[in-house]
Amino acid sequence: MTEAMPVAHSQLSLPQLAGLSAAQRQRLLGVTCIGGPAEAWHGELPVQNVAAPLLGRSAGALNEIWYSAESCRSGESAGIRFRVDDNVLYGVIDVEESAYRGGPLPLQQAAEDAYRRIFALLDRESCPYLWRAWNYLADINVERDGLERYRQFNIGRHDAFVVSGRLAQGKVPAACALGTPRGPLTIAFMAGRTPPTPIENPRQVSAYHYPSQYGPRSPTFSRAAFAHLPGQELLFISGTASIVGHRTMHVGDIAGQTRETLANVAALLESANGLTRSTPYAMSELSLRAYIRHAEDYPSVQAIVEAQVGTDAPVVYVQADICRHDLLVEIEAMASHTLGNC
Ligand code: 3EB
Repeated sequence: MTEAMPVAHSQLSLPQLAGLSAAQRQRLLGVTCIGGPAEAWHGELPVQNVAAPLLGRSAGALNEIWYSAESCRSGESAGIRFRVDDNVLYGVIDVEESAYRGGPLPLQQAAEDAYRRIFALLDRESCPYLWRAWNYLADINVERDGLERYRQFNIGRHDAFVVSGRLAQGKVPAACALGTPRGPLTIAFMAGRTPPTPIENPRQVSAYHYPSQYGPRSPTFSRAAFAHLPGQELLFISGTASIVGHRTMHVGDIAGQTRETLANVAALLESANGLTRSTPYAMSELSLRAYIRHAEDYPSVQAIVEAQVGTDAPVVYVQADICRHDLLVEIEAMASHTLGNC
C-alpha cells in the first residue's frame, strides 16, 4: 500500500485485509473482488463482485482495494453503497434485471435507473463529477428482444446521461463495460468535486460519436481521463480495444488485436502527456487489467503485454466477454502522479 499517495489502489490477500489496522480501515474506499465472491470481512464497504474468472493465477479470488488519504464516511442510498471523504466518492450499485421484467427491455431500464440513482447520489453528496465507471453485466453479446444486450445497456445509460444534462455538458467518464457469465448488472464508480479532464484517442472516433451501426445509442465514455485531487493526478485509461476509427481491426487474430490495443494505449498516453499537470506518463508505470474473451488466448496476450510494459508491471488478466462480438481482448489502465503545488 502506498502511503504517500492520497488515493491509491492495491491488491490484498484475505489475510492481509484481515490484518489492516483500524486507521487503515478508515481510509478504505471500497473493494473489487474478481474471480470469486467477496468474503464476509467487508462490513459496510462498497464491494463490487466481478463474476469472471481470473487467468494465470493458481489462487482463487483477487481483492483490489481503493484507499483514500483521509478517513471516509460510509453511506447507503437507493441501493448504492458508498464511501466518501472531502475529495472523492467511491460507490457500487448492483441491479437485478428481474425487477424490471414487466417493461420492454429490462436491461435498458435497469441501466437507466442505476445511472439515474448514481447521478442523484453524486449531486446530493456534492461530488458531481463522475470520473470513472466500471460496468459488468451478464450475457453482454446475447441478443434479447431483437437487440444485443450491450446495445440495450447503452440506450439506458445514454438516456440517464441525457436526462441529467450530463451528455449536453460533455461530462462523460472514463469507463469499461464487460460481460460476465452471470450476476446482476453491477457498476462501481469513482467521483469527485473537481471536473475530470477527458482524453480522446486521435486513432479512434470518440465512442460517443460512434455511427448507429453499433447500436441505436452511442456508448457514453471518454477514452481516458485525468482526475485531480489535492497534490495528486490520477490517470484512468478506459477499456481499450483493437479499434481504429470506429472499426474492429484484426478479426480472429489475437496477437494482432493485442498489438493494436497496446498501440491505442500508447496513443492515449501521448494525448495524456499533452495535458498532464505533472511529468510525462510512461507505459512501464501503468497498472493494467486485461480482459480476454477466450481463456486459451491468455499466453499470447501475456507475452505481448509483457514485451511492451515489462514483466514487473502489475497486470490482472480476467476472462470476460468484450462488448463487440469480434473483439477478443480489451485492456484498461491506471496511473498516478503526485503534484507539486496545488
Ligand atoms: C470500444 O472502444 C470498446 O461501453 O463503457 C470500451 C470502454 C468499450 C468502455 C463502455 C466500451 C465501454 O468501444 C468497448
